[in-house]
Amino acid sequence: MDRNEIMQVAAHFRLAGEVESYVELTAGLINNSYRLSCGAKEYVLQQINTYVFKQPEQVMSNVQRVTEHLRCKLTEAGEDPARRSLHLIETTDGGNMYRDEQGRCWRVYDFITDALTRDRVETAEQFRQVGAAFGEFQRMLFDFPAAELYETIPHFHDTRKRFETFRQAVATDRAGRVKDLAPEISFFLNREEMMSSIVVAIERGELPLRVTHNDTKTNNVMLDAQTGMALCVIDLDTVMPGSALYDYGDALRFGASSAAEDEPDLSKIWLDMDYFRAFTDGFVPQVRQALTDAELKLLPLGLKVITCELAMRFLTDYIDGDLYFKIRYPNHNLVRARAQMRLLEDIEAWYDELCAYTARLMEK
Ligand code: GN1
Ligand code: MG
Repeated sequence: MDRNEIMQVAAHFRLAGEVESYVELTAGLINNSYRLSCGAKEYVLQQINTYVFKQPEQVMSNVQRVTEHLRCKLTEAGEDPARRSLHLIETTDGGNMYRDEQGRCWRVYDFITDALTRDRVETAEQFRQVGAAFGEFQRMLFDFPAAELYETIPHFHDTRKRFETFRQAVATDRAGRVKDLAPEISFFLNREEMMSSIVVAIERGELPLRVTHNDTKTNNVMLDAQTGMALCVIDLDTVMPGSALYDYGDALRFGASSAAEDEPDLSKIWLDMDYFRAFTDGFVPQVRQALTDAELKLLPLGLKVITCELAMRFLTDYIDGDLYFKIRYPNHNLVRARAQMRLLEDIEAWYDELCAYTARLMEK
């Protein structure tokens, strides 16, 4: 994107003035994001990835509904929603998204000021804040009419279906990479039953569907730059009906790992138990009234399943020739897959302790 294009796109939104400068924000793996400055006012301009989100209008409908609901809840609770929830800026014709001549889809949010996001938290206390933010997010959406949300990526955490996709990718071997991946492939074949256990429990009615975030990475929570307190949950593209277990699990997968999601040195990767406890202590009190005992008991299963699911998604994309996730170097998706596989092995080793910890919370 060059400056002219950014200016042209920005002109289609009701901004406070001329765009004076912009910088690209590079943290996400899916959308392209830019921070715009219009005098004292700042915005985030995002190009929605329409390879990933086939129906961007549906994404935007969800985002609009959910942000309005959150803003109402915050206002009712006597809080100023300005820095506590995302806020969409209208297009000049009153819509929530602008589609340009090339079919690219754009939206604008208010930029949340004096806030920061962290790819990695610095302290257990910070991670407790992240846990409280995702727990609060789920609690505020507890009474949202889930049936009114579109499924923006159908079968997003249908791990059984993802397994089929994986099997297909291996059989097709689109990029000719399968021959070197025998250990990785059998790693997943050995875990097929575990991976489908949440889907099965939902089907049997043992776990309820809730409105969930579905991408609970640490960097999707904004923290107040001064106080370090959690402010706002961002990246609402995948808010859909889902299981609470996945939100809890995905947050720990990302934030309680000792290393980055794509750490190439496997000896640096393990599950940090202090971070596990801190996040759980922040998350559970927020949702304690809403969750069933079955959900609470199975929270650690969410961590196991989601880590395995993402490891398999990274490997699938590597096998397919890197069609989905943005990569920064040729075997980036394989490095990511191996890092998540290593993390999963450590989660499996700690599993009984994780379950004992959440079981103790049920007694409180
Ligand atoms: C993607 O765009 P980003 O980085 O927030 C992905 C998540 C993965 C994550 C792994 C829509 O999220 O499911 O967990 O990468 N989002 C989508 O970093 O596929
Ligand atoms: Mg995301």
